[in-house]
Amino acid sequence: MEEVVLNSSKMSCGHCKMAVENAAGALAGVSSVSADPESKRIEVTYDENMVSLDAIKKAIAEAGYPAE
Ligand SMILES: [Cu+2]
Repeated sequence: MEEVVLNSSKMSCGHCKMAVENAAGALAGVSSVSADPESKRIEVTYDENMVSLDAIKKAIAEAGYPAE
């Protein structure tokens, strides 16, 4: 398992939190996502054999929250 912290300054409320968590959480191989609109942090735990970090970033970006 890999653990990564992304930052997305676009998150501002609970809706953003849910959108990010649902987008990343829908990917096979992502075991947990915790988004915090206040700190702008997105903590993701994933299986690097099943899903790439790029795919996770892409899913989050497609939900409207580009993340670094
Ligand atoms: Cu929001």
